[in-house]
Amino acid sequence: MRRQPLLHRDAPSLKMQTLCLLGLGYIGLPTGSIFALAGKDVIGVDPSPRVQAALRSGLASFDEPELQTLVTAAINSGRLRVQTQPEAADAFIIAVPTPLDPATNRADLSYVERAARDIVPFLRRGNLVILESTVPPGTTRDVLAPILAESGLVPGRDICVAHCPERVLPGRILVELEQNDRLAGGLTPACAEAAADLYSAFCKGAIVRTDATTAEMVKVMENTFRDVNVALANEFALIAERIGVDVWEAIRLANHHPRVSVLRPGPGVGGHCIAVDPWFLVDAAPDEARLIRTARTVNDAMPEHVVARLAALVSPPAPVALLGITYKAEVDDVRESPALRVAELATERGYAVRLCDPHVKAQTPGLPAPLLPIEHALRDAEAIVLLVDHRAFQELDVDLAAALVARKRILDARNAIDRRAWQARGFEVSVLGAGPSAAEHNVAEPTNA
Ligand code: SAJ
Repeated sequence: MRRQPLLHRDAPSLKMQTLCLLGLGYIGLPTGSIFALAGKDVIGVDPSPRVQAALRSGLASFDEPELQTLVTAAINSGRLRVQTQPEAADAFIIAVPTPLDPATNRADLSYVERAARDIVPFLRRGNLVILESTVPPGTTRDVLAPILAESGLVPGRDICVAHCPERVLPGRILVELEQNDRLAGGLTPACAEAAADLYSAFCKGAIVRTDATTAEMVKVMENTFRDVNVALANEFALIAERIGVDVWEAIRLANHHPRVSVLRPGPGVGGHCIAVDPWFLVDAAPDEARLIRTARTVNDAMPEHVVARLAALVSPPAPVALLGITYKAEVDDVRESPALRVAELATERGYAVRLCDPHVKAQTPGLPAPLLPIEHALRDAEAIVLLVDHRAFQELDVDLAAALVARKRILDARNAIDRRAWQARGFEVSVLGAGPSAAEHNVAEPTNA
C-alpha cells in the first residue's frame, strides 16, 4: 500500500514534465526511453561519440532484449532527444558510471561529480535531482548535494535531491525496470516524495520511501549479498574438488532444504556491479567488512583456478578454444568478465588462445586474441573450455566439435553441457567443482589454484 505523501511546507512542485538524463548507458538509455513512452519529455545527454552516433541512427548502443524496440518507439514518439550537453528541465537524473579505482579499490566518483557540475548552471528553484548510479553510502548527502549547492539553491529546501538506485538485471532490464520495487531515498521526506512521484510514471512495483544514505546502503548491500553467496558456492566447489565430491550434485541435494538456496559456482564474478560494489562497503568500514573482503578475494581467484584446471589437461603452447568471454550468459558485456580474465591468463601462460563469443562485437577493444567463429575456434584445439553458458554453447553440435578438435577434452566451468552426450562422442569431460576427469589423473593436486 502506498504511504500518505509527507509533504513539506516548501516542497517543490511534483509536476515534473521535462527530464534531463545524464548518461545513456545500460541504465540511462532504457530509463530515458521508458520515461519518454510514459509521456515525459526527455533530454538524453551523453558525450560519447559512439552512443551519439548509434542513437542518431535510431540504434540502441548495446544489446538487451526488447531494448531496440523501446528505443525506436521512444525516438519516434518525439519525446526522447539526444544531445551532448544538458539543458534546463524540471528534473535531472544522473545515471553515469561509478567504476572502481584499481589502484585503491575505492569508488571513482569523478563521473558523478562532473555530471553534477554540468547541471549546476541550469538548476532552478523547484527542480528535482536524482542520482541513480550505485555509490558508496553518504555520496548523495556529502558529495552530490554540496556541488548542487554551488548554484546558490539549498538542497532539500529549494531543490529536491534523492538517490533512487537502479536494481535491474542485465538480460531482464526492461521487465525489471517496470516491475521491480523502487527505492526513493530523499535528502528530506519531501525529496523522497518528489522522486517517488516521478517514478510512479512507469514503475508498477512498490515505491519505498527512505533517506538517501539508507537507499545507498541498501543498493550496495543487495549486490554484496549476491557476491558473498556466489563466493560461498565457489568455495564449496573448491572443497568438493579437493575431497572428490561433485559439487553440482551436492548443491542440488542441499537446495532440497526449505531454507537453503546455494548459488552456482563458476569462473568468477563479473559485471560492472557485483564485482565492484562490495568494495564500497570495504572502503566505508575496512575493519568490519571482513567477510565481504574475503568473498571478493575468493571470487577474484576463480579465473586462476580455471587456468590451473586447464593446465592439468593440456600444457602450453597447445591451442585451446575458450567459449564465451562475457561476464554472464546472453549479454554482450565484457566488463570485469572472469571469462576474459581466464583468456588473459591463458594467453600469458603461452596457450594459443582461440576466443569465441557470438554475443560480442568483433571490434570490442581489449581482447587478448581475435574473436573467431565457432568452427575456427574448435579446429585442431587440444582442449575446449566453456566459460559462459550462452545458449549457443549449450546447444553446440557435439559431432561437429568431435570432428574438428585435435584432442577430445572439455573443461566446463559452468556445468552447462550435457556431460553424457559429450562423453558418448569420446570426450574427456572435466567440470569445475567436480573431481578431475580421467584426462587429469596424472595430476597430483587438481585444486592448486
Ligand atoms: N554468478 C555466478 N553464480 C550465480 C550467479 C551469478 O557465478 O549463481 C556470476 C555471474 O556469472 C556474473 C556475476 O555473478 O559474472 C553477476 O551476475 P548476476 O546475474 O548475479 O548479476 P548482474 O551483475 O548482472 O546484476 C546485478 C543484480 N543484483 C542482484 O541480483 C542483487 C541486479 O539486480 C542489479 O541491478 C545489478 O547487479 C546492478 O546494476 O547493480
